[in-house]
Amino acid sequence: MSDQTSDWQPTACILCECNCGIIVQTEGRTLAKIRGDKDHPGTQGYTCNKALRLDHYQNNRARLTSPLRRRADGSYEEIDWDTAISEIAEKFSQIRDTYGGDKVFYYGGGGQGNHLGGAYSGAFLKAIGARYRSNALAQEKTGEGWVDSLLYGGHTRGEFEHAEVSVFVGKNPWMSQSFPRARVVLNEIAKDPARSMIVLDPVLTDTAKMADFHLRVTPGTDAWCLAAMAAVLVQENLCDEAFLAEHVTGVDAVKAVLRDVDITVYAAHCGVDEELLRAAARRMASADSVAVFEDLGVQQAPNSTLCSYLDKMLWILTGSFAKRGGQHLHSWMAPLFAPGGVGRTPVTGAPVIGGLTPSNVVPQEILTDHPDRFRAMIVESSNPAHSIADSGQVAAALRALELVVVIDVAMTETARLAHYVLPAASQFEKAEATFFNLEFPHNTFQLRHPILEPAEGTLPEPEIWARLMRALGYVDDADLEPLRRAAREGLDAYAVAFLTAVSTVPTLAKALPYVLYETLGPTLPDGLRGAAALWGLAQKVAMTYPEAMRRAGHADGNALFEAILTKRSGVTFTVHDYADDFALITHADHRIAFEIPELLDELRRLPSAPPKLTTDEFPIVLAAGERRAYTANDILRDPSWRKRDGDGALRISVEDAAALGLADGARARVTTAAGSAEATVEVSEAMLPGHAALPNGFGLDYTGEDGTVTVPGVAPNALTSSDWRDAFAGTPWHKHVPARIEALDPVGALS
Ligand SMILES: Nc1nc2c(c(=O)[nH]1)N[C@H]1C(S)=C(S)[C@@H](COP(=O)(O)OP(=O)(O)OC[C@H]3O[C@@H](n4cnc5c(=O)[nH]c(N)nc54)[C@H](O)[C@@H]3O)O[C@H]1N2
Ligand SMILES: Nc1nc2c(c(=O)[nH]1)N[C@H]1C(S)=C(S)[C@@H](COP(=O)(O)OP(=O)(O)OC[C@H]3O[C@@H](n4cnc5c(=O)[nH]c(N)nc54)[C@H](O)[C@@H]3O)O[C@H]1N2
Ligand code: SF4
Ligand SMILES: [Mo]
Repeated sequence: MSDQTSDWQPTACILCECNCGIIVQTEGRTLAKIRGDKDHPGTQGYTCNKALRLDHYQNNRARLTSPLRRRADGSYEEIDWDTAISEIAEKFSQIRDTYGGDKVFYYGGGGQGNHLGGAYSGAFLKAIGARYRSNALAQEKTGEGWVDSLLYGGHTRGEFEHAEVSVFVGKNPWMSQSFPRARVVLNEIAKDPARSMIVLDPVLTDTAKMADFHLRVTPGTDAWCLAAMAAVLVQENLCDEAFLAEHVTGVDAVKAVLRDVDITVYAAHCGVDEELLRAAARRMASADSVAVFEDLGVQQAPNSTLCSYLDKMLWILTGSFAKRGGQHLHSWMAPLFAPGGVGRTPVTGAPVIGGLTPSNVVPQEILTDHPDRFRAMIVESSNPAHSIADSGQVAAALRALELVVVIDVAMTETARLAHYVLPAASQFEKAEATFFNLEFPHNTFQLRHPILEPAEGTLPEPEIWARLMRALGYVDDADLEPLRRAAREGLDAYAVAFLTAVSTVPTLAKALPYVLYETLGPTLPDGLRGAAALWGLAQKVAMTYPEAMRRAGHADGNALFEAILTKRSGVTFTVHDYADDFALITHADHRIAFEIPELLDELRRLPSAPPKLTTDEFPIVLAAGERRAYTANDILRDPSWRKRDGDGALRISVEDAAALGLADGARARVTTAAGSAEATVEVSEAMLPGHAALPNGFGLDYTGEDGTVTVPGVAPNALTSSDWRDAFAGTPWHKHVPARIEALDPVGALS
């Protein structure tokens, strides 16, 4: 490419799940100028501070430029793509033949901005016979996913833009975003006297500062706080009885348990003033609409699955469903969770929810002599050696495998443990998209076109998967010919040929994304071959939500697919009526099934739960992995992307600082049952005594121009343990790690 500045080109920010639409001017291979894209139907020009830093992702010294193979001495040699593909296909076939394909484990498949590659992995995994998989959702959202599946069979999202009362439970959207135009919406709520914000958070976060009701819970006690709030609704007769009678089953069983809750005792247990707690519950009951967002503050803390159930009680009891500003089931381009019941993992028998093995048990499924242990692993677009609890154990597990293949854009902690590393084209160098399409009533999807050529030596994931499939020889190429011909005639002819082919040739039915890539792919516009799988998803949208799709202006699946291809800033793919929420409940009676006996039992047991999980040895609750202005998971490895907090400070309370003899900038040692690390201290009024926080996304190594390796901050999972997890979903308690903090540098502490 030339050095010339390009025109503004639409794409998206890839640093969090919001995927704000942006427009970019490139200069050579640099993302030179970045702005919010006003034409993006969901985000409408909004971005946060991080989007402007995206060139640090596109251009940095950690990027991979050649397939790598590990030598016996642990170093890597560059190999060509043909060698890499044929050796990898051959070795996975050997694993399958020796132990069975179900011993091949797949981790990842997409990060915050890139799900298209993972969409193609399924064909190869099926061809090999792999059965088990996981990704980061299994260390945050599977507990909630299980509760959702029992209550109504789908994922819900609050309509914060219009909610009279917004409730954030262990969620700091000012920093972590997660819904469209978060800061704009938060500012609107804060300004409007008719609307209210309720925040449950032990930390005085930027979001909590804007709240009308900040319920500053003692860390790890949300279950008591939420149960007491739900109990207020029941005991003060504030429920929407008409809604409950018409749309909810099992109400009496839930109410019976909530009637027994001693609100005074529960309020005291969670450290929240009883009158404030009651006032917050009453405010919800008086509102036309309530929207609730729970996130890591409860999902990665004790009683997490119970908390998911309890916070959903708040909007169910107040009938805030299927109305403007309430909570909604929504359409999907592709669901993030596989449907079906709870399975079990082969070695530890851990719950497999939504098709995902809990991240925390992955090492235990490997480090054993159990005959059903995993023997090989493919990691795509994820960094489990850094992001899963107990990094040391994860590394040991990866070393114990016979074959590890990592597909990434960068040389990561995980890649360094792989037998083969495959370099992917970056998210600005290929067709890309995410399935974080979670909005209602208007749901949007953006197919991002490449704005740069793939870096030399790299390939987009759809092509990598296709090459692996060709090497396996699983699909007979002759079976693809009729589809190739039909594709050249147009989408209508293709649809007919596709249905015939997949219903008559079983191998094609098992390899759908590959089939689409090989047959429809070549007819798509330049650079968009990777979008072929979206044709199948567009047909599925047309079948699942026909009216909502037509309301969005698409006559049929083919029309939707055409719109996806051509509207570079994104398309609205469904427009729902509020009443559609009821139809989206998957239970036969289309009512919410409120009673979850296991969790009601758990709720009854709360009074006998241990008062705290800290000990004399580890007296402080450490939140290992807080989202801050300059964190973005492991997506940006070059530390110079940060304008401040370059060390990823350990935040501690004023009281603890005084007791420990620590001042701002001092160095301290943090020790937990799993490990120990040094950190720079920030004394913060925002923290409660006994509570400390380290940011996520730190502790990544980076080799500078002069060859020196820096590792800023603390890798949070050097301090976490895999057994420290939820009893139902196996999700980790990263926000609640008992720790000890000691001054390292008493002199610095006094200065
Ligand atoms: N800037 C930035 N934004 C991001 C990301 C990022 O890396 N950086 N990552 C994205 C990802 S992957 C995710 S999953 C989301 C996560 O988004 P959030 O869940 O909002 O992020 P966290 O800061 O991890 O945790 C949220 C809050 O939980 C609070 N908390 C800690 N312990 C407790 C507790 O016991 N009870 C309660 N009620 N709260 C508690 C913390 O004080 C914190 O304010 O953010 C996304 N957005
Ligand atoms: N202690 C602790 N641990 C945590 C958390 C916490 O709060 N505390 N948070 C958890 C949560 S919520 C999450 S979401 C996870 C995130 O953890 P992971 O699932 O491991 O994801 P990321 O850290 O986002 O890493 C994404 C990887 O994708 C690579 N990548 C970027 N673009 C591409 C591409 O186009 N193709 C390919 N193939 N690769 C690409 C990046 O280089 C990076 O290595 O961490 C979890 N771990
Ligand atoms: S980090 Fe998230 S909220 Fe910020 S610009 Fe990127 S996608 Fe949008
Ligand atoms: Mo996440």
